[in-house]
Amino acid sequence: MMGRRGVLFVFEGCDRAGKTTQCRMLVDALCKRGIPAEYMNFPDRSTAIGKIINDYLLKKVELPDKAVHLLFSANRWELEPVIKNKLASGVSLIVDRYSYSGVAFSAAKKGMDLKWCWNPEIGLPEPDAVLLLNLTEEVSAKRGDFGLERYEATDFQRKVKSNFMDLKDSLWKIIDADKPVENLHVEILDIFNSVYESSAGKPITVLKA
Ligand code: FDM
Repeated sequence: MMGRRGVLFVFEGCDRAGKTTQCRMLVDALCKRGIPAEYMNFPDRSTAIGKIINDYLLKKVELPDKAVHLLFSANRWELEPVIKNKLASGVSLIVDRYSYSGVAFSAAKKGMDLKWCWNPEIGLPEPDAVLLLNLTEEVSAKRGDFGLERYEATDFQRKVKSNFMDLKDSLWKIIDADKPVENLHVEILDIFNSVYESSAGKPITVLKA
């Protein structure tokens, strides 16, 4: 008998919300329990497209907003076959940013709207769950200064946060990321377990218009 598919479990949020830490903790916890799971992150800076994105984020190159938006999306599309194969082979993917970051960040720029930004995402594998790690500005400030990459500025992050709120649907889970790391981990593990149970036997769907 074929085993069950993996789940596509996506973390979203503004910078410094603790997504990467929580993703890594979740992957470790699942692997220890015998649930095959792997970490994935977008942008994946290791691919050919990812290298251009990396140069853009480090401000080594300038690109028109629409062009760079499509590159971020293409970065997901170049990994779409990998995502589908891993899920089909039973590996759950714990993903650090996905299409929603793509839209929330690009649409925070002048002249870019949510609908235009969403279009190239249509047809990508749809997550079984999206967790939005929501951090207050006070706690964010305590976590230190922003780095020097593009987008790392308070005003811009405010717009991004408001875009995330516009994108969220009833399936999203908004998580209070001000909590201590360990408490957050326990809460997230619980959510994963229920998503894992409820997704058994369900096909992988795709993002729609
Ligand atoms: N980002 C990330 C985008 O602008 N579009 C995207 O599609 C994705 C996935 O890239 F500022 C932004 C979000 C962030 C920057 O992300 C780099 P990491 O997670 O800090 O590497």
